[in-house]
Amino acid sequence: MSKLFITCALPYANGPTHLGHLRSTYIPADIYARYNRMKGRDVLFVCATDEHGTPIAVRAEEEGKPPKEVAGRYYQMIKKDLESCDISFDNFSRTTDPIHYEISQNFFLDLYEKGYIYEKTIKQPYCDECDRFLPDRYVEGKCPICGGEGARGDHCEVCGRHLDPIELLEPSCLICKSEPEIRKSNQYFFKLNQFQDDLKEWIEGNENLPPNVKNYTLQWIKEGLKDWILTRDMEWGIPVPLEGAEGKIIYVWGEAFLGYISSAAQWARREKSSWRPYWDDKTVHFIGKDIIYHHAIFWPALLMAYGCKLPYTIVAGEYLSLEGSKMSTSKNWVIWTSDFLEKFESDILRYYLVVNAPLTRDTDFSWDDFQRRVNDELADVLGNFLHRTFTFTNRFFEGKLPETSSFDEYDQKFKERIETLPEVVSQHLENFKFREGLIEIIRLAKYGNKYFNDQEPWKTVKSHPEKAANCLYLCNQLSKTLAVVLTPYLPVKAPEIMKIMNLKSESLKWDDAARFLPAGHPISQPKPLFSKIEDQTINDEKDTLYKNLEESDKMKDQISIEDFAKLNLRVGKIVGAENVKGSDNLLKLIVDIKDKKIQVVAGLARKYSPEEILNQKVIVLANLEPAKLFGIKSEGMILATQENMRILTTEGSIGEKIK
Ligand code: B3M
Ligand code: ZN
Repeated sequence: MSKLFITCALPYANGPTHLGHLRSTYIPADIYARYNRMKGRDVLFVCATDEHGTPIAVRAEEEGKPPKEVAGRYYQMIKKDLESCDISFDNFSRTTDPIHYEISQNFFLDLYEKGYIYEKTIKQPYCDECDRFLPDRYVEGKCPICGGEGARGDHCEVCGRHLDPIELLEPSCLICKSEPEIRKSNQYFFKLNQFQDDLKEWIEGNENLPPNVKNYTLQWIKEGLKDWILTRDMEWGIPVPLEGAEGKIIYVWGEAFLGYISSAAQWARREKSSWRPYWDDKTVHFIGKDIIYHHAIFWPALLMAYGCKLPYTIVAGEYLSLEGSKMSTSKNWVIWTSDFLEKFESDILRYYLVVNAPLTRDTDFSWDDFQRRVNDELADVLGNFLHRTFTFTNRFFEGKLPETSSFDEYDQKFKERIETLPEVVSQHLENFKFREGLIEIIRLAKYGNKYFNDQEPWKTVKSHPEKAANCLYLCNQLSKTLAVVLTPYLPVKAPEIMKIMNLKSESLKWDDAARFLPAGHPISQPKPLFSKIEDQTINDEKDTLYKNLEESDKMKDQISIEDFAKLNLRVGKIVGAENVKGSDNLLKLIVDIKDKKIQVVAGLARKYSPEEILNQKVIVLANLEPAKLFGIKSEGMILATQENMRILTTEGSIGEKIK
C-alpha cells in the first residue's frame, strides 16, 4: 500500500486560529488527507504548535508568564479549533515536547559534523535600555529591499522576504522603542549559498510544485542566496548542542520544520510504528503563502544537507480577506474559528472556504456571499435534491430502491455522468484543485435536480410507473455517489446522507462511489440536511464584526482633548538645513520657534533639497521626546503628508502655538 506523509504549517502558539488559517492550510490539507485515505492509501497526517520564536517570547513577556505556559494555553485552544473543524490529524503535538528537542538537536549536530554549519562573529542589534540582543521580531523597522513599513526583524510582510535584522532601516526595539546599537556576537551559520544550484535545479525540474511556489522561489534564487544564520542569543528556545554555545538557541525556523518529523515520531512511538516509510514514499506540505520562502528554500536545503528525501510538493494557499479588507487581528477585523463554529456547522464553513475561490488565488470572506452560497448551493441544490429523492422513494416505493426497466436516452446520459463523477473529482483532488472538484459535484447535483424535474416522477408514477422507477433508481444512485465524493469535503454531512441510505460510511472507499446499489436497498425517511441561513442571522454577524472594529478603532484612534492639548505644535521657521551623511532620506534641520531653536532630523530628503526647505515656515511638534536618528539628536517633528512628504506650511508668525 502506498504511503503518504501530509503536514500542515505549524501554527504559532501565540493566538487562536481564524478563518484565514483554515482556508489557506488546514481545510485543504484535511480534504487531501481524507481523500487519500478513501483511496486506500496509508496516510500519516501530522501537525504541531510552533512554540518557540520571538512572537511567543514577546507575548509571554507581556503577560508576565513563562513562555511554555502561554504556549500551552494556545496549544489547547488551537487544538480545539482544529478539532471542531474536523481536521483529522493523526497527531498534533508541540515543539516543546522533549522528543522535538532531541530530534532538532541531533539534526543540528549532524549538519555541524558534516560541515554545513560554521561559526562566525557578526553584528547584531543590541538594545542598551533592555540590556540584550534583539533577535528577529524584537526589532522593527523598514524593509531594506522593498521599503515596506513595519518589517519585523526577520521578515517583511510587504515583499515576503526573509531579512537579517541588522539590515532593517530605522530600527527600533519592540519593547522600549529605543534605537538599538550594533554589537558583535558569535553565531552559527548554515551554508545555504552552497545549495543555490541544487535548489534551482530541484525547483525548475519539479513539475509537481505549483506555479505560485515555483515563481516566487526562482525569483528569490535569482537574487542569490546568502548563508543563513541559524542561532540566536535568547533564552527561549532549543539550546545549541555545542560546547561553548551557552546562552544560544537554535533559531525557530531552524527547528520548526523538524516539528513535522517529531510529531510523526511521537505518533510512531504511540502506535508502535515507524514514520520513515511515510516520509520516503511521498511527502506533501500544506502552508500559507507567506512562508513559501522558508519551505521551498530553507527546508529543502536543510534536507539536502542532511541527506534526506525532498518533499513531493508544497501547496501554498493564498490569503483570505474579510468583507473586502485585509484581515487584522490587532484591529479585531477577523473571524475566529471558535466564534464561527459556535453558531454555524463546520461543514458549511468548509464548503464555503473551498468553493469560494481556487486555493492559489487570494479571496474574500463576505457574510452575504456566505449566506448566498449556503442557501442557493447547499440548501437549494444539494439539500433539495437529496431530500426530494429520499422522500419520494419513501412515499411511492416503500422506502426501497425500485427495480429498473430499460433506460431512455436521458436516463442513460444521467447514468453515465454519475459513473464518471468520482474519476473527474479524483483528478482534481490529485492535483490539489479542491474547488474544481467541489464545483463538479455541485454541478451534477444541479443536473440531478433538472433531471428529476424533467422526468416528473410525481406524474409518471401513475401514468408510466417504470419511468418513475428509473428516475428514482438513478437519483438514489447519484445520492450515494455524492455522499462518497463529498466525504473529504463535508466529513459530517456526508455520513449523515449515508445513514439515511443505510450505508456504512467507514467502509465506503472512493472506488465504491460509482458502484450502483441493488434494487430493493432500503432508504430511510430523511430529515433536512442543510437549512437556510436567515437574513437576520447574517445581519447580526455583520453588526458584531463592525462593532468590534469600531471598538478597536476607538481604543486605538480616539484621543481626548487633553491628549491633544499635550502636543506643543508651533509655527517654526527653518533656519538651517543640511543632508545627513550616509542617508538618502534624512535632513538635519534647525527650526526657530521664537523662544528657542530646536534640531530636527526629518525624513524629507527625497522630496526637498536643503536649499528648497530653508526659510520655509512649517508646523513643528516641539515637545517630542528627543531621540537619535543616525546618531544625530532630534528634538521635534516637522508635520508633512505621509505619502508625498509635503510639508505643512503656514502664514502664522514664528513661535505661534497651534490649537
Ligand atoms: N510557525 C507559522 C507561520 O509562519 C509558522 C510555521 C512553521 S512551519 C514549519 O505561518
Ligand atoms: Zn529595548
